Amino acid sequence: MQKRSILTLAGIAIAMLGITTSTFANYYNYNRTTTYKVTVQNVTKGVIFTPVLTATHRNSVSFYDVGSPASEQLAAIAEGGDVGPLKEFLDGATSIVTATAVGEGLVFPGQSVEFTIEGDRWRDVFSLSAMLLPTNDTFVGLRNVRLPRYGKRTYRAVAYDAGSEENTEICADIPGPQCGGDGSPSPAADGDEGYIYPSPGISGEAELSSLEYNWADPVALVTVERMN
Ligand SMILES: [Ca+2]
Ligand SMILES: [Ca+2]
Repeated sequence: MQKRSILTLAGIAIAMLGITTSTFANYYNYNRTTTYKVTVQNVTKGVIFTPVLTATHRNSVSFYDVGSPASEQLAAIAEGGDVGPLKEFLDGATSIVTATAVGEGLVFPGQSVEFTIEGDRWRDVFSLSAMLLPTNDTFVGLRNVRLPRYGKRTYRAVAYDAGSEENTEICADIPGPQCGGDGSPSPAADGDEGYIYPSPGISGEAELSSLEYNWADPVALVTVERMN
């Protein structure tokens, strides 16, 4: 009953503005899928990002929840930079995910990567994830942020520990150009923290230089710009 009266009021307001109902319908149906330009800048001193996975999706799902265990798919990104499993999962969830897009190549300190992604501006939020190199299981994350209705928005993204691998800081456990070690998913072990938490950074107690590789948040600036 209440819904109906709100609709009636809306109808009166439209009539008063001289807008026809077909214009009203067009306003909501016109160009539901919009293209966004995404720019991800690495603002660390010495860390490299693996290729960045992004998605536009409903707010009812998320890449990760701080304080909860990482999914296998997110752990594959955090431990090895492998976006394949999470991308495949998202691409299959067509009722809640509009699109995924991956930035090409590694993103070096100070550098940016740019790409486009489609999104439904009436229902979607935006998320992002990539591994930080050299770390055991640290990722940069943005979770369910708003797509800009107009123009662009810039977000500061911080680093999280996925909690799926102990922070040995030993190169044999860490893939990428600095270490060249193993990036395959680690079996569950006692040293795993077990849940996602804000990354403590590089301690420098093992093989990684804290001076060279440690960071302070934010680690990335992420700009999302509406193109049409
Ligand atoms: Ca860890
Ligand atoms: Ca590892």
